Amino acid sequence: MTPSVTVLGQGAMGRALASALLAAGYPATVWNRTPGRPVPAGAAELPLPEALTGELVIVCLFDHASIHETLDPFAGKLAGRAVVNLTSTEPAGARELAGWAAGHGIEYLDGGIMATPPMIGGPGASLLYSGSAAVFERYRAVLEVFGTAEYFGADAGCASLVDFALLAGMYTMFAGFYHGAAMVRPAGIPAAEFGARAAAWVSAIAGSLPEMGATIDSGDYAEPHQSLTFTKAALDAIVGASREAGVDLDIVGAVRNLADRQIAAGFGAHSSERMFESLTPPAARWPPSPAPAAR
Ligand code: FVH
Repeated sequence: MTPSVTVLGQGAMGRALASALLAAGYPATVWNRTPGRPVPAGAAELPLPEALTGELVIVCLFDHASIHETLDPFAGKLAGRAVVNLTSTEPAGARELAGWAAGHGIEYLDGGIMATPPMIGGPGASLLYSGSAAVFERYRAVLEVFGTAEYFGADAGCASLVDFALLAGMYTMFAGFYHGAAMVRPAGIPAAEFGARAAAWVSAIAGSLPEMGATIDSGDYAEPHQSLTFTKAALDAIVGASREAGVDLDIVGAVRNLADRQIAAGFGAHSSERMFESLTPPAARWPPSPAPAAR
């Protein structure tokens, strides 16, 4: 039977989720804190608690606090239902919400959305989930309406962890682009033109990330494709060129620090992937102990 779905939050993302559900033939009830926001055609907009009619309740609000503010008064009404939280929440926040839900007899699945609102329902959208396996399996077809759906295990914080790890890579990549665009501006090269060039370059080199990851996982940096000493010379030159162009060194200086720390520890001849070791404490060595259960 087609499950009825409630979407709490009609911001840009909540609206995109509700629209995708309706387009796929799922009846959707929606709620928004501030009435009068546009909602998708065909959605039934109700106040709380009347909106909590769906057997599946999808939450897409601003932050962790807004979830409690919205759901706490109606925890009793949610008992026996499944809640999928797609609000961006830190891993500890997702685990706290899972505990809160368990305490009220609510099934809880947490999700991270790797997409912007216009991407929802399209081929590029990817959503990461963790928490209740039963909810993920029961409502998998509904969740796949939004984009590809991947389950990361029973720890409700895991989807959020992977989400934020990917976003850390995205934002530092953006910062690298801003740095490069600032370097070439005095030479009269517009940021848009540099962006096209940078996109091609980043795409060309991104394929090496899994192999770099394998070196990190092995913990064996002794046979380098590119040594830290070599990388350090390149970073020194990049710092020099940045200074010459009058560009702040916050971004590339931080990267050079990662290399400097490993070289100071005597690892100059080791592979450049060893910079990873500057970021993680010895307690976080791989593989974690005890080894994680197979998914
Ligand atoms: N938009 C995006 O690209 C990203 C993609 C990745 C995931 N995020 C997360 O999705 C959550 C919602 O994002 P959004 O884009 O819908 O955000 P807004 O358009 O700003 O809408 C926010 C909604 O939250 C409601 N709200 C705010 N505070 C409260 C509160 N205290 N109690 C109840 N509802 C609250 C707000 O309602 P209103 O201001 O209209 O009354 C909107 O419905 C977010 O976690 C992203 O990180 C999106």
